[in-house]
Amino acid sequence: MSNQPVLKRMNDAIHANGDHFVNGATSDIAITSHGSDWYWTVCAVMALSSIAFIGLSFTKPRPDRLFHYITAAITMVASIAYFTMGSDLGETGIRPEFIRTNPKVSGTLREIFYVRYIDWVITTPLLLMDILLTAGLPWPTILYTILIDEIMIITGLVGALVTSSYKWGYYVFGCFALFWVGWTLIWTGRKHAAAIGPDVSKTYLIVGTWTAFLWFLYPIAWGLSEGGNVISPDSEAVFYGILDILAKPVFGALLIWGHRGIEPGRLGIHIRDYEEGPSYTQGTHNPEKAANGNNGVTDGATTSGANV
Ligand code: RET
Repeated sequence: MSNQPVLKRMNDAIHANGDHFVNGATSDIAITSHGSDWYWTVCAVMALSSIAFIGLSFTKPRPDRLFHYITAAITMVASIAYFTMGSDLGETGIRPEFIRTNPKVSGTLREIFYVRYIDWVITTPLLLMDILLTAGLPWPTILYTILIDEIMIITGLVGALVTSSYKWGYYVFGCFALFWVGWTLIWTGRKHAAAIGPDVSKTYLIVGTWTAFLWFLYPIAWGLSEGGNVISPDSEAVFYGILDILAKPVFGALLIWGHRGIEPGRLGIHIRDYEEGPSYTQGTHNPEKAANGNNGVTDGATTSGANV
């Protein structure tokens, strides 16, 4: 009898792309084949979610598919990022500020996946668009919030690549930015959503609260991984992977479900479909609100019953 395993190991990524630390590094703090397997699993979850979101878009008329497209774009970008991390690519070796004795995190260089930040720099603005468009916020507020969000992600990337204690300076900038974004989500967005109607308000509360809660866990993962070198790259993979599944596919399902009865025109999103004739998005267009010129969204807490 041969000692060959029944199922031959299929994941060859660490062998094909690992062992990449050069310049005399003696030991690496890097993912093992378990970490790689997990990254592949998340890649599959993201790819399947993209197919599901695109599939669901066909159940809506073309002008009403905006939220499906944004959400599918988020999981598509993530699936490519996870393909990269599953392949043990999109990373570089960085000397940790804290040299640890625990064998799981002891070594000369720690593997930092910069591709994670390339993913986030594209997908977090899209997530914010999903949420802040639901609240009917004016576009200057949405753009400004996205700018602050970009500051958060880029300071996180720079901090992860810095070897000295100065990395924590970038971390603090990133945390300030997160508080700013969190405030817009929890306060400004909530007020605007409430002014549109109870169904929009409910959907917003679910996706907004979910997002605000999850986003505050990311700096904890960073502090333990790229920042403090406390947990191994495999554990980092699990921590960020679970957060990303909750923040993207699960978030997307809640959002799409919440939007099932909400006509985009009520959020101030007017899309003409010339194939269908020169009318605004189908559904109930409220002439009274249109005459207001603001679609009924005000800064005050005026809840309009007419649109519900
Ligand atoms: C960093 C480090 C710097 C300080 C802060 C961070 C926050 C990151 C966040 C990332 C969210 C990512 C999402 C990805 C989608 O799947 C960059 C870790 C505050 C909030 C939602």
